[in-house]
Amino acid sequence: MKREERIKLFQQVDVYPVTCEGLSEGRTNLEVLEEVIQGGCKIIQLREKEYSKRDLYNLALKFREITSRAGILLIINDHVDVALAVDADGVHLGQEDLPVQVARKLAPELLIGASTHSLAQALEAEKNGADYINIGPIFATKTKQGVGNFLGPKAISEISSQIEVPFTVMGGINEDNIEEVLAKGARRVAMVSAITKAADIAVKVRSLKEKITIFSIG
Ligand code: TZP
Ligand code: MG
Repeated sequence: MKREERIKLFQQVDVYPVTCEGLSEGRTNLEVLEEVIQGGCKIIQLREKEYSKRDLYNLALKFREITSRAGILLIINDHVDVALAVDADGVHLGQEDLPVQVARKLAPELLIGASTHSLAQALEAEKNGADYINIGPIFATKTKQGVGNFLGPKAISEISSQIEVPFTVMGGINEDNIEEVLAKGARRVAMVSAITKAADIAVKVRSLKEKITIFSIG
């Protein structure tokens, strides 16, 4: 798929699940993937920090097969090479990964997402060619090691008003506080534990999607 088409599909994203097998209550990442597809997600990010590159590649291949069949976007966290190797739709880069403009040279057709934690980082990522940025962490979260400071929902409107590219929000968001981020203009909400820890993941995704839809209609 060409980047243009991927950008178009990204417009349809609402709930944006990010994997973490360790937080999936004994379920595998593949089981979580099947559930989020059942729930109607248009995207998934494969994020496993501790996997060897070979293990990540092998799992990413399976993710690609299933996501292609389901017609949803596959984003790989951190690794441009793995994203290219499995023909994923995109790569998500943090502040300690390859710079966006370098990834763009390597992967002209991939969607490139960038994690940002301030207005300055958001502007920089956009200038360097990110297709979307993530703003976070919005709330305190135990999922990501070493993030002490969280931005608070107010940062969503402050940062998103200064950028043109689509944005996602992340960090400590769940069904109880999602309205707070929606109220600040977020429409694409990335979550790990609110989804991976849910008793019934497909049901949880549907109910999160409904909250976003209801809020968008007003
Ligand atoms: N980046 C910013 S917060 C975060 C990442 C990867 C973790 C979000 O996980 P959760 O469980 O949705 O709080
Ligand atoms: Mg990273």
